[in-house]
Amino acid sequence: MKIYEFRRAPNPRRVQMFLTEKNIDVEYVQVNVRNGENRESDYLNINPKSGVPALQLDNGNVISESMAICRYFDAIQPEPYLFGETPEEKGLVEMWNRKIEIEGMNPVGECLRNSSEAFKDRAVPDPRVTKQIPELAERGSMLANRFLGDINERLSKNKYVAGENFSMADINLYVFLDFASWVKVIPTEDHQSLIKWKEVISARKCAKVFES
Ligand SMILES: N[C@@H](CCC(=O)N[C@@H](CS)C(=O)NCC(=O)O)C(=O)O
Repeated sequence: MKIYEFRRAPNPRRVQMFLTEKNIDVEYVQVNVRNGENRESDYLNINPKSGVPALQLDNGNVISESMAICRYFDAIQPEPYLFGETPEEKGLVEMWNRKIEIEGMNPVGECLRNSSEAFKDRAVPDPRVTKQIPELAERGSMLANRFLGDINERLSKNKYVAGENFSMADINLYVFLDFASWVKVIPTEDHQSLIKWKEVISARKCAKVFES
């Protein structure tokens, strides 16, 4: 099996960090998103929506969507538990994964994709033309900044995003923070809990994927 990805893109990073924490080795194949390789027919035959990452199994079947790829490996090797161990933990990790994606990652994506010249006519990750709407960039930035405050509040009362244990939600938040910095959404002195949490996560081995 192999994972098609683009090393420094946020969604592939989520999978890289997850697999690092799980100590799972998979072959990676690079698809250059910057020069549009992901929108050429070879890759569209693997993932018609053009996004990375995509996991191709040995039988040829393809699983796209970062969280679905992580879930596949989690089902094969549940430990360490990154999607929660108890029913309560599982619910909380799922809740925070969705909140980080919907309230954090998506607004940053909207901001970047509706403002950057590099994404002209590609305002959503899809090979078909999608025009930019500048107002969405503005709103995305506002929502992402709002989320910094919300997640700081959560971390002021919890060691990790979902509670007492490190989980996929921490990986998602860590990737969100890096992605958000691309559009200049950055924690300020008002986000001390978030800044301290980031220092803790930076020391973990999964954070080393940001060095590659
Ligand atoms: N929801 C998908 C999003 C995949 C996605 O948008 N990936 C970005 C890289 S972070 C991409 O492939 N962009 C290529 C493009 O926009 O052309 C996931 O979770 O994997």
